[in-house]
Amino acid sequence: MKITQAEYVISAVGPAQYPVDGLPEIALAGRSNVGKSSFINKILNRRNLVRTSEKPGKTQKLNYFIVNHAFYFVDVPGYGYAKVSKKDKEAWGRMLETYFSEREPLKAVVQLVDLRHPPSKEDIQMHDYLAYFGHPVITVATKSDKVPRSKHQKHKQIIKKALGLQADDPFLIFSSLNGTGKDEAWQALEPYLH
Ligand SMILES: Nc1nc2c(ncn2[C@@H]2O[C@H](COP(=O)(O)OP(=O)(O)O)[C@@H](O)[C@H]2O)c(=O)[nH]1
Ligand SMILES: [Mg+2]
Repeated sequence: MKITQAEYVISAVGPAQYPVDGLPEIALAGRSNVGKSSFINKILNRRNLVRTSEKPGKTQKLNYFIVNHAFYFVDVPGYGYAKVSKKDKEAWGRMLETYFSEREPLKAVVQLVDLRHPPSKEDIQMHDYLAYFGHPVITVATKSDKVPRSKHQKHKQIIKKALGLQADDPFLIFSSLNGTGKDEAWQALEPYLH
C-alpha cells in the first residue's frame, strides 16, 4: 500500500463527532499498551502520527486518522488498565457499545493481542463482543520481536485456540519494531478499504 496522506482528524466521544463523509473505517481494539498506536504508525510508515505509550487519560476517546483521503483508522481506547475508576470504565463501555453497535461505516476491526502471552479474559471477551456485533475481525499478534522465532508457531496456536478462531479466520503475526507482518496486514485489510 502506497501511503500518500495520513492525518489526525478528530477525537470523538460519541456520534456527534464521528465523520459524516461515509468513508470506510477500520477500528483498532486491544488492551492498553498492547501496541495499537504503534501498529498504526508502522503500517503507515509514520513515526509519530499516533502518540504511543500514553497513559489512558480521564476522557478516553475514539481517535480518527484519515489515510489517502480514502479510509479511516480509528484508535479505540484500550481495556485492561488497572487504575481506571468504575465510573470511567462504565463510560468507556458505553462509548464502545455505541460505536460498535451502530457505526455503519465500520468495515472491520483489527484486534491486537500480545504474541508473548495467552489472550487475557478481556481479550476473549472483546473478541466475542465484536463477533456478536457481526464485525469482521483481523487478529494481530504483535510484539513478535520479543518472542524467539522457534516459538512463534506454538504461541500462535495457543492464541487461536483461546480465541476460538477457525483455520481461515484472518490472523497474523506483527512487530512494530521490525515490520514483520506489515504486508500481510495490508493484504488482510484490503477487502475493507473501499
Ligand atoms: N518490542 C516491541 N514493542 C512494541 C511493539 N508495539 C508496541 N510496542 C511498545 O509497547 C508500548 C505500548 O505501545 P502503544 O502503541 O502505545 O500501545 P497502545 O496503548 O495499544 O496504543 C510502547 O512502549 C511501544 O513502543 C512491538 O511490536 N515490539
Ligand atoms: Mg495508544
